[in-house]
This record gives sequence, C-alpha cells and structure tokens, in this order.
Amino acid sequence: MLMCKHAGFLFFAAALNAMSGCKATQTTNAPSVTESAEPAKPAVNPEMASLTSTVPLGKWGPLLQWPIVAVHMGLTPDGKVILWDRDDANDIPNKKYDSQSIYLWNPSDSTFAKYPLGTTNLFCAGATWASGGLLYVFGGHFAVNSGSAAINYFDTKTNVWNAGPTMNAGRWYATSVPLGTGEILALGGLTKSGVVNTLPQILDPKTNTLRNLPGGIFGYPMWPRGFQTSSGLVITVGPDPIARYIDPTPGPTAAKIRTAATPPFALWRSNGTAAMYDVDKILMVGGYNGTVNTYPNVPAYATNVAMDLQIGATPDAISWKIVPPMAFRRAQAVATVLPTGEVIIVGGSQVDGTLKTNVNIVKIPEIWNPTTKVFTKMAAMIDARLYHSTAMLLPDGSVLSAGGGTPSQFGPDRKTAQIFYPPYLFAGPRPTIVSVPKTLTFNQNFDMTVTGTISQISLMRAGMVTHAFDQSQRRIPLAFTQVGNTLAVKAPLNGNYAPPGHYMLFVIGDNGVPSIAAIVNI
Ligand SMILES: [Cu+2]
Repeated sequence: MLMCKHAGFLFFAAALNAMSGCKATQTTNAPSVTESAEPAKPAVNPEMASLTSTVPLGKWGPLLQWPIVAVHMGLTPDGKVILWDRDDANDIPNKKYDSQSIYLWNPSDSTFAKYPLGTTNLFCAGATWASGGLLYVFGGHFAVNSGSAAINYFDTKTNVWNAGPTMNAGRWYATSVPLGTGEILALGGLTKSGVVNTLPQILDPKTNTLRNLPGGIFGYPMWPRGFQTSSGLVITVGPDPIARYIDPTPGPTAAKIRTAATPPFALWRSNGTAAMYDVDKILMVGGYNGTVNTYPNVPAYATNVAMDLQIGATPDAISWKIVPPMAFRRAQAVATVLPTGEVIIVGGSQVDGTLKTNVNIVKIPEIWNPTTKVFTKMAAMIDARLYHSTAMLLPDGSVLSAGGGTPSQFGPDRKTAQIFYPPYLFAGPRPTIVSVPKTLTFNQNFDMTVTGTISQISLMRAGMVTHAFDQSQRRIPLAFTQVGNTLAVKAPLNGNYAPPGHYMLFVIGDNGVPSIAAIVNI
C-alpha cells in the first residue's frame, strides 16, 4: 500500500487543487505550531516502571495470538468482533476470494468462527454498520490502487453474506458514512483503473438500492474522515486540510459540497485519525504532511498536532482550535472514543512510510481529556500497531487493539491483539445496568434501572475501524434524571445525532467508572 499511498497522496492533492482552483496550500506556509521538539527516545519504556505508582496509566492484558492480521474490525450487536485481513494470494483476475479470512471472534471464550464471502476481496474496503445488525462493505481490493464496485453486507442475525447493488465504479480506500436517515454515504476511493471515484453515492439499506449525489465532485483521495452532523450535513475533516460540508439529501444538485471551515493547522494529515467524541465535536490528531520536514535528511515525520473542531448553533458557527499536542508524533494511530468522552490514541509511528524503526514506533497510548484538552500518556503495549492496525471500544469499557503489517514493509504481520483497560476501570466499583429497553425511539424518554449514583450516560455507536479511522463510532451523551435506582433518560433527538444502528449504552458512576454496556438499537 505504501507506493500507492504516497503517489496517490501527491497526485490527488494536485488533482483536488486543480479541481477547486485553490492554491496548493498543503505544501506552503507551515504554521507556527509548536510541535514536540524531538521524536521519542528508543527502546526502554520508562512508563512500565511507574505502573505501580499513583500515576493512573491503565493496564494492558496479555498479548493474544490471533489467526489473522485484523486489518478491519467491528463490534457486532451481540458483542462479538468481526475482523478480516488481506487476501494476497488472490490478487489474480477471476480468482474466487474464498480463502479470505473473515472471522467472528467471541471475546467471552476467545473462539473464532470463519465466514468467508467468496465473491469479493474485502481488504481495504470501506465498511460501517446499519440498523438491524447489518454490516455494509463498500468496494474492496482487486490489486494495489484498484477497487471493486461491489457492495456486500453481512447479516449478523444469520451470519450470512449478501450482495448489495453495484456502485458506479470501484472504491478502494473509500469511506462509508452512516447517515441520520439510516442510509450510508459512500465517499471517494479508487476505481478499478486507479482513478478517484468522484461521485458520492448513497445506499438505502431498506431498499438495497443506490442513489447518486451529483452536483459536487468529491476528489479526495483515500479514507475521507466523514461524520454526520446534527444539522443533517455531513462534514469531512481530512486528510486534506479543509473541512467540507456535504448535503446528502436528494434534490437540487447545486452546492452539495462546499467548504465548511479552514483549519488553524493548514496541512494535509495523511494517515492521521479523527473521532466524534460528542455531538458535533471532533478531535483530529496526527498525520503525515508529505512535505514538512523538521529533521533534515529524515523525511516523512508525522505531526503531533491535535485539533478540536466544534460546531455551534448553526452549521457555519465552527470553532476549530489547536489544542495541546500529543506527546508523540503519530501516523497510522487510531482514535477511539471512550464512554466518558475521553479519546484514546493507540499505536502508530512517528514517521510515515517504511521507516519504522524501534525508535519511531509509538507503543504508548495517550488519553485526551475533552475538558482540559490535555493528553496523558498511558502504559505501553507489547506489539507495534502500525499500518493496517485497528483499535475499538468493547462493551466492558476496555479497548481492543490489534493488527498491523501486511505488506511487510510496515513491519512483520501482527497476528496479535491486546486489550487495554483504561484508568477509569481502576477507580472504584462499577455501576450496573439492571434493565433498559432493547430499542430506543428518537426524541422519547425511556426508563432504566441501575445500581449506583450515575453522573453520565453515553450512547456509543458500535465501531467499524480500518486504516486509522473508525467509520462507525461516535458518542452521544444523554440527558437524564435519577430517582433512587431509576433513571428517566432522553433518547437522541433524531438520527442526525445518532444514526440508526446498534449502540453500547453506558452509565458512568459518580466515581467516573463506567458500567458494562447494554447493547441497544435505535
Ligand atoms: Cu490498506
């Protein structure tokens, strides 16, 4: 993927600028942002020594041996993990993709069950959850820089793969954005012949049909970081520096795509990561600019810059600020939102590309506090998590980290996983959820029964992550009142706040400790 990534990055940056008529801002005017002075020192991990101190660093579980590299990973409605890898052997025309390893992992007994698809190699496809436990997968892999036009969906009620409609052209490295309507927006990706698929398309799972979204050429290269916002517009916040709005509604074709905001850190952030940690609030960190080089003769350092984008009362009331940076520069890390609204950044390397020596691999996660805006370093993990690695929130409040490698210029294949237990799990007893409705209705109150005094309720959309971006996760805090063990809770106003699908519902005690989640549908 490396070759395509770099070549594609430069080519499409130029293409996008040509298309929009804007100047090549991504290569000039380096901002006056203070980055950390040096890459991390090698080898010894001083953090491990302080595990027993009073510094809350969280704790990693043992390194788990897995049958494959978890390039793609998602959480099913029954708390299992779906994952798949690369299907190298089948980069051959007309070959059946029946050897690809698509598994369901059951965390409760650590068993794997295989559900091969057989028709499409899903490596490097876009994927996200729809309602009813359906996982939609857009495109896939013919070869490097060559994408399939197929849509496939996995029904977690039957564990059967089904065919969706065929897209206008291939999508390789595309993003799928779950919309408030229950539809899914497919953005970008490379076609079979290796050019950008510039036509956004919207899939309706109810009818299993596609509609086109003309009126805005969308020339982003790969994995645009797209999010449904509460106004109904979709916002993209990278990898290109400009934030853009996309209007996904049918109707007049004019101005479907426009600039939303210009950033304080106006550089490309290829392989950076982003997550919506609260309604209309997005944290963006890291990424690789392709040109900025603060270390002469050592190309391709990533940035440690973090930005906090918040949308106000109207779509154009955007506050986009640089917040204190991460301790480490990172490309190819994954941002995972925690029930508390904190965001954990796991893995990555301080450089992009193949230069991933032990000096540059970042094994120390950082947790960002949405109130103080500050990152705190956590305990170090065992395996490197580089390109093609994944991380995702589990219903017990822990974070599953896995994968990386494949192909080998990114290091050895990491057929491993490790679970991180954040500091909040060590802060006292957990509250528990005794009862909650299985299905929530928008804009309706519902009751739930709990134990403990509750300080927060968070609805966490099930993850579906690959390539440094979770296309499904988001956090919606819910308003509530507590009387005794009963909570009266307000469900999200509409799907623009919480796109239909399955969610982990957490209650958080007054000690800051989250419950084990109940999985609910909305
Ligand atoms: Cu890839």
